Amino acid sequence: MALKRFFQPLNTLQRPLFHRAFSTAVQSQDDTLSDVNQVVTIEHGGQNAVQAFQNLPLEKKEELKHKLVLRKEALKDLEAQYSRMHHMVEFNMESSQIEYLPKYIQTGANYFVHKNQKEQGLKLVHSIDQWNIEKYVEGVKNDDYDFYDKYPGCKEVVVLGSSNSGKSTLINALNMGSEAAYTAKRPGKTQALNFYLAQHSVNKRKQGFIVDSPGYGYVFAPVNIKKKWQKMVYKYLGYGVRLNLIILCINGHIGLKQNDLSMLEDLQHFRKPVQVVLTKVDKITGGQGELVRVTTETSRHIQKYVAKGFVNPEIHLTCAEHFFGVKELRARIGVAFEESDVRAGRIPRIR
Ligand SMILES: Nc1nc2c(ncn2[C@@H]2O[C@H](COP(=O)(O)OP(=O)(O)OP(=O)(O)O)[C@@H](O)[C@H]2O)c(=O)[nH]1
Ligand SMILES: [Mg+2]
Repeated sequence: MALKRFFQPLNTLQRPLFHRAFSTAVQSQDDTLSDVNQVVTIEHGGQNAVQAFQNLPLEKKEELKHKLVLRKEALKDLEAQYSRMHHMVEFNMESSQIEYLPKYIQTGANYFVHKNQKEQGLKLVHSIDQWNIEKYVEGVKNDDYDFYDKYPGCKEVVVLGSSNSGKSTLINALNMGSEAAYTAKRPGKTQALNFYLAQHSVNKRKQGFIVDSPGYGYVFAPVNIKKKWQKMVYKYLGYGVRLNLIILCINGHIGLKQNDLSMLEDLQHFRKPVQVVLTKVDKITGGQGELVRVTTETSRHIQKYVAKGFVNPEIHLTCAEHFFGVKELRARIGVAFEESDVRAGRIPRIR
C-alpha cells in the first residue's frame, strides 16, 4: 500500500523533499532504502516502507532508481536558479541598488544564529517545527474568540496580502507542504481568519498561532462580503494583543500594487512590525534582471513605511512551490512567538 502511493506523482510541494532525499539515493542501494523510507514516512506520517522496498523485484528497484535520476536532472536547472539567489534583499539608498543579503542575520533581530555563534556555525535557534503546524484550531468569522482561553500566552503571526498572493500556500509550505490551509487558483478562497497552532522547534513549551486571512483586492465575492472581511481583519488587527508580527505577502509575479500600498498605509495605525514577503518568485520570468526590478520597485515603495519604523527594510523572497526562503520564514515566526508584547514604530496619529 505504502509503495503504491509512493509511485504516484508527488504533490508539487513535496518535490524538493523528494529531490533531496534521492539525490544521494542513486549512489547506493542502502542509501536508497533509508531515503525511500524518509520520503514514504513523510507521505504517510510514519509508516515504514523499507520492508516493502526490500521485497520489490530487482527490475522494480531499478525502475525506481531510473525515475529518481530523471527527476534529479529535471530539477537541476531549478537548483542552479536558486543557488544564485538569496532569500533576503534590501534597497541601498546610497547606491540606489538592491543588495542581496547572503547572511542569515537580519538587522536588529539576530534570530538565526545564537548571539555568540560565529557565522560558520549557523544554527537556527528560533524556529517553528516544520512537522507540527497543521493543527487547525478555529476559523473566526464573527468575533468569536472564545477559544483564546484555551491557549493562554500563544502569540500570533498573521499573514495578510492581496487575494491570490499565495498566503495559504505559504502557510502550507511552512508545514512542509501539508494541505492544512485551503488554496485555490481563484482569488477569494480564504474567507475567515483561520488559526493554525504551531510549535516552536527549540523552545518546546512555546506554541503560537499562524493566522491566515482573506485577501484584499480582486476577489470573486460580492462587495458587501468583501467589506465584511476587511472589517473583520481590521478589527482583529486593532484588538491584536497577542499579535507580534504581520507578514504582508506581495505577489512577486505581479509586483506591488496600489491596494498593497493602501494596506501599508492602514497598517501603520496598528503599531505592529511588518515583514514584507515577495511570494511566487519562481513565477518571475525574465531571469535575475526582472527579479531585481521587482524587488527594487517593492523596496522603493516601502521606504516611506520603513522610515516610520514599522516595516522591516529587508524584503523576504519566497517560493512556496520549491520551499525557497521558507526555512528562514519559519525562523522569523519562531522569534515572533518568543517575543513579549510587540509594538512597532512611532505612535501613529489616527486620522
Ligand atoms: N508558482 C507558484 N504558484 C504559487 C506559489 N504560491 C502560491 N501559488 C499559487 O497561487 C494560487 C493562489 O494561492 P493561495 O495560497 O490560495 O492564495 P491566497 O493568497 O491564500 O488567496 P486567497 O485565499 O484567495 O486570499 C494557487 O493556485 C497556488 O498554487 C508559488 O510560490 N509559486
Ligand atoms: Mg487563502
